[in-house]
Amino acid sequence: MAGVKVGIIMGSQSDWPTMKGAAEILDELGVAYEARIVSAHRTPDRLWDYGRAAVGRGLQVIIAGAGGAAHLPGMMASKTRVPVIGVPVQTRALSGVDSLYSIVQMPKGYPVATMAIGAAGAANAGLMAAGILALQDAGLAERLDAWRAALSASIPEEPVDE
Ligand code: RP5
Repeated sequence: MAGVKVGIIMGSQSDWPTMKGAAEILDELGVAYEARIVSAHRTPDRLWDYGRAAVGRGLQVIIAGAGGAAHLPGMMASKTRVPVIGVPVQTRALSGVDSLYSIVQMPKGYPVATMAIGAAGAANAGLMAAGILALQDAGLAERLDAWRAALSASIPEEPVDE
């Protein structure tokens, strides 16, 4: 996929319902992306190949989501200098706190920009990726500003009984 600047990767098909939230934001903002299953544990060679090729392929941001022993974002950050945004996927056993801790505590030198657990984190990863690309893309900057203004305008000033 020539020209794609955002890679959304995830450890499992089971992560897609969460990670789709990042894809939907990018769709709304008109940002092209690719989505791939790349597991740190089950497909380590795929992880390595993806990371090795990322710069050469023109990727500018990688959004990486994983749950449990969520090593994918950190391992990807160790393999490429393309900025990695990590999304801790919510898990049944430990509610995603396991994923969060696995992603957020990177050693000095290999950062992962870690989002919130679950759906909010995935959506914010899409927005963060768009914000990074918008630094060099005036059209996208305009669309992102409009998106943010629309969200702000949708918030009522007073609560109502539901
Ligand atoms: C992780 O294990 C994946 O990121 C996923 O969140 C979790 C469970 O994977 P499945 O057993 O559902 O494939 O590697």
